[in-house]
Amino acid sequence: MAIYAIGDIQGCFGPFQQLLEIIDFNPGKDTLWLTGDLVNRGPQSLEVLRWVFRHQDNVEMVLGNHDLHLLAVAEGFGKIHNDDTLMDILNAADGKVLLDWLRCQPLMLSGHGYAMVHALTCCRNGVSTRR
Ligand SMILES: [Mn+2]
Repeated sequence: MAIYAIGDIQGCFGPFQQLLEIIDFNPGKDTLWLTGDLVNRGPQSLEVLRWVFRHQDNVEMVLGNHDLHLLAVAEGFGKIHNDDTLMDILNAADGKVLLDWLRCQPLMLSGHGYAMVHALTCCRNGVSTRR
């Protein structure tokens, strides 16, 4: 019964699956927290998103800046960048279901004595706590 936190999978589905094998992740017993940035940069963002969606009862996540970028692009509020690897999600038949689910994910998780966010923004007066 372990708690694992994995960050910045960034579309690297193969290494993510290898890591789960190495830690012998047991979905029924272990807790898996994903610290955001599931997508972009890597080659298999769609597969990562589908896996997390399929395991949503046993996995919790917070949104990272790349996840938010994907949601913004999907809604027409952001522009796709040359080095983005998000088109497979945007073109997928199940893309809307995945994006609707992703949109409902939190920016912060707390539990088991921990709090988790993807990143904090520093400003002139220290860490920003503005929402
Ligand atoms: Mn990030």
